[in-house]
Amino acid sequence: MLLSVSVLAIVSLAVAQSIIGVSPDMESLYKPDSNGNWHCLLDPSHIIKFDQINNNFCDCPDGSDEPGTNACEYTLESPKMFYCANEGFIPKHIENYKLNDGVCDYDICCDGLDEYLSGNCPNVCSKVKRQYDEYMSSKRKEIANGIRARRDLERMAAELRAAFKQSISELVSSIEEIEQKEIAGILANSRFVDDQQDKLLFIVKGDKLSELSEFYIATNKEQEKTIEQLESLMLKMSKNYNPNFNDAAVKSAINAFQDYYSNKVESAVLVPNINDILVDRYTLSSQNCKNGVIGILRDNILSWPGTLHKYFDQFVETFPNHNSKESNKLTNDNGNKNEGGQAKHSLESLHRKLAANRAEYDRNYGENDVLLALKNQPYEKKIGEYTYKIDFMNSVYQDRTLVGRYDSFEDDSMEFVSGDRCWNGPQRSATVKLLCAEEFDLLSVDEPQKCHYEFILTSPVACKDLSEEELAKGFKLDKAVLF
Ligand code: MAN
Repeated sequence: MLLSVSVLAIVSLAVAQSIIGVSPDMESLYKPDSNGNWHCLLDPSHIIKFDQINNNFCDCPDGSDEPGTNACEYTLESPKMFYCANEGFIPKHIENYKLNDGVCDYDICCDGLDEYLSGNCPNVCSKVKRQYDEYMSSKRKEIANGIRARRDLERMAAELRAAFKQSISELVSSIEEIEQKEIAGILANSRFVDDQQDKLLFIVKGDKLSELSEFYIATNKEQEKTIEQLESLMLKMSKNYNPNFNDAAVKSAINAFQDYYSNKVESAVLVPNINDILVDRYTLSSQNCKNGVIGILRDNILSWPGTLHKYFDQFVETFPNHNSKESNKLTNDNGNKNEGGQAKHSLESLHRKLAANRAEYDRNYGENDVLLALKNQPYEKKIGEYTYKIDFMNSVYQDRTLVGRYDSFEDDSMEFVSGDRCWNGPQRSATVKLLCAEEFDLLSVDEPQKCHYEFILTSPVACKDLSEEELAKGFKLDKAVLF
């Protein structure tokens, strides 16, 4: 009762000025009509007397009649908020259930208006503003330094990226050079090539294979059509010819045709699709063949695809890396076998190196490759009984225990998975959350679930330009120094 009387007293004061709890942009909605009535905001069919506003009784279903009390229930679906002007600082809204509860909510209402009934909370806005300004200016400086440090990382990453690219192209050149030498060796030394030199029309790069195979498939189809026409002519002839004519030439041609025709199905099955041959040979043959050069004999291919198979076999045999006892002999008739072996070995290791480099090169190192600068630059710190080692984009260790291998990086958070298994538990894993700062510092390690770890690490990697609102989100009022 006492409460309603004092609320009414304040409300009548508010009517003269403005309605308590209502922000200036909503004030125009809180005016009586000519009959002294007022319409609830979300449901104007609900009409109340204007002096029922803020009478500490919830009349409107949407609660709009009680902007200055906690008479209407606060729910997540329908939050009731009270406006604090915080003159000289930033106006804010506070949840209505925090009104007049005896607690000065200075982090929201520095003007103390949330306790308007008791008046026990003096206005501290100038002090709050001082704290806030100090926080914002130090935060701005911190972010600017962090962004500068991040740019340094990005510059470093750009240099590493260029060096990476250069080393890949050097590897490619070395491989090409060795392969060219090998081809020259094959052409000069191989018996096969000596015998068939006039027939060697194409030396093609592996990646031209598909183009070439399409050409042969089309040619092959044309030939098949011609053969079909000839066969149908010969079939007719073998059925309709008159044996009484006793023409020896015709007889022998018909016999040869019948012989051919009755074996035809079998031989057709034996001739594989040209594309299959190429792909098969291409993948099964040596590393040298796979990545380098493949020779193809054209004239015989055109006459019968099966011949291609034969010559292809022979040709592949001439490659020094082919799995044949003969292969080294063929290509090294006048050479030193050991040298050939070494060349093969170094070529294979170059290929392996190239593949590994390319895989590393293609990884996602985040915006502007920033994480590339941290490659092979692990961060280490002892916290509690363990020393933690975070090797970005690689692994996390707790002493000698593998906590996880790098999996992903998104929203300033790195995931590490598939670490060492815990005793009677899962495989270890970790989330490394990055906070912006100029320096790397492991602030904390938690284990919120058994063997899943959460690291908080400051790092320039997480630094980016923030708006004033985003920056202000981190402000925590220190109430202890207000008085
Ligand atoms: C070790 C550490 C701990 C972990 C237990 C699980 O002691 O890796 O972090 O919780 O193993 O057995």
